[in-house]
Formats: sequence, C-alpha cells, structure tokens
Amino acid sequence: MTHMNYHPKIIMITGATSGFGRATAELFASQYPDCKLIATGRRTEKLEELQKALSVPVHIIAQDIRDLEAVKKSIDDLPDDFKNIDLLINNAGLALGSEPFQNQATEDFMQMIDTNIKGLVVTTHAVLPTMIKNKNGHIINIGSIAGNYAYPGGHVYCGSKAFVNHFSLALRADLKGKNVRVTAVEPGAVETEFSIVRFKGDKDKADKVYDGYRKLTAEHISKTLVWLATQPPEFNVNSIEIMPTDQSFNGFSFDKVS
Ligand code: NDP
Ligand code: 8X3
Repeated sequence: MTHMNYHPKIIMITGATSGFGRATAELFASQYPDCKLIATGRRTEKLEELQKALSVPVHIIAQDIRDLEAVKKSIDDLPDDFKNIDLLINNAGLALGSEPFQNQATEDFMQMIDTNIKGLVVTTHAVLPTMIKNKNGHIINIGSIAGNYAYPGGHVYCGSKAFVNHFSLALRADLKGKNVRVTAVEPGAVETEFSIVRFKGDKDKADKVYDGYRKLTAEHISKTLVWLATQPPEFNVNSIEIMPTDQSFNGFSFDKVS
C-alpha cells in the first residue's frame, strides 16, 4: 500500500533560528497545520520569535548542541505530546574561517567538529529509539558539497561534512527493516547567515561570496526538505546534491614546490 499523502507530524529541526532551519520550520507550519515542531538553537530570542510567528505548536530548546549531556536530557525530557518525533532534521552546523589549515586556530576546528559531527551524532542517537519503537521515522542530515569535493581552506569543514554525508549512508544500513529513512542533503553555496558566521561577522566579505551570481536561498532548500519529508514511506532518497546553476567545478591544480 502506498501513502501518497504522507507527511510527518512531529518534526525536530536543529538550528532553527536562521537559514535553512528557520525557513523549513516556516514552510512545514504553513503547509501542514496539524504538525508540531521542536526547534533548537542557541539564540533564545530567535526561537521565541519563531514560536510566536508560527500557527502550529512549537516546543523550543534553547541550547548549545555541543553540550552533549544537555542535548540528550532535553530529548529524554520532551513533553509527552512532542515525544513521538517522526522527522529529525539535523541542520545545526557551521564553517569557521577559510584560511589554510596550518594558519587557523585549533579552537575553530574543535567548534566545527563538536557542532557538525558530535552534536549531530548525539541528537540522532537520542531520537532514534522512539522512531524504531514506532516503526516510523525519517532522519535528514544536512551535509554539503564540501563533503564531496575538497577546496582550499575547507579542511575541517569539508571533513566534517564528508562525515555527515557518509554517516547518513552507513546509518541507513543499520536501520534496514525498521521503516526509518535516512537522507543526506548536500547543498552548495546558499545565501544565509552561513558566510557571516564563517567570516566571523565580516558582512562585506560574506556578501562577496554570492556577489554577481544568481543566488540560492534558504527557501530553495526548505522546499527540497519538505518535498523529501513528504514522500511516501516506501520511498527513500539516500542523498541529494544541490548547487546554484552558477556554481560548478574548478578541476585539480598543480604547483611547483617553492
Ligand atoms: P545559518 O548560519 O543561517 O544557520 C545555522 C544554524 O545552526 C543556526 O540556527 C544556528 O543557531 C545553528 N547552530 C550553529 N551552531 C550551533 C550550536 N553550537 N548549537 C546549536 N545550534 C547551532 O546557516 P545555514 O542555514 O546555511 O546552515 C544550516 C546547515 O546547512 C549547516 O549545517 C551548514 O553547514 C549547512 N550548509 C550550508 C550551506 C550554505 O551555503 N549556506 C551549504 C551546505 C550546507 P544559533 O546560532 O542560534 O545557535
Ligand atoms: C557550504 C557550501 O561551498 O561554502 O557547505 O562549502 S560551501
């Protein structure tokens, strides 16, 4: 039997204070008035603003995803009517810097690893038992093209997203027969707060990343995420790579040792 009108009912989105996460929360709420949302992020005021703006119930979890004990506790302590999560979007993440690895501070590396990898793994591990018990779930991990193609200055960010992309495939193997889907979404450059964060508040530098090109926005990605999550349960997209039409590949480069 197919379920052509399937849609998830209790949706947890990490990093819902801006960018993809916020846009996706807004789109689910506007298209599916019977859904409930769990929205996470560090900026309490942004979460409260989202909660007020949406017409569906929103449970907010204001926390740093690097606090792994707090992440686990907040999922264990969910109110009863938010416990049965059937869609988890592991979206919280960041890049810091674009200097060569050897010139960058180790604190930046640790923050990317703790957020993009450890936070995602612990959130997934805490949410999965309910999905397995209910024989119903979908985990969408936000990877990146950076995980598929290396570029100068990408180092730890590229590595962390390669983890996300490949972890998603491996997780799918372990969930065989459980009716829990796993999808890695691997976007290219999309204008959000991403580059402002990457360049530590330097808006001019961030704007230059997208200057003169036809931009992808959080809205493009949110539409993809809602589409993925509303396919019938027998249909699993393993991975999907999305780029702006104006972004493409630059080949390998050679240099003499100087
Ligand atoms: P934004 O900077 O707009 O959003 C990032 C979100 O992650 C925010 O809600 C932020 O919340 C949250 N976040 C970051 N660090 C933490 C933390 N320590 N604890 C809790 N939440 C955290 O960027 P995007 O929407 O673009 O990014 C979303 C995801 O998409 C990221 O994983 C990013 O790597 C990935 N991505 C982005 C691309 C792009 O070009 N924009 C392309 C490919 C992938 P807060 O600051 O409130 O904590
Ligand atoms: C973000 C996309 O191209 O800046 O993950 O690495 S890119």
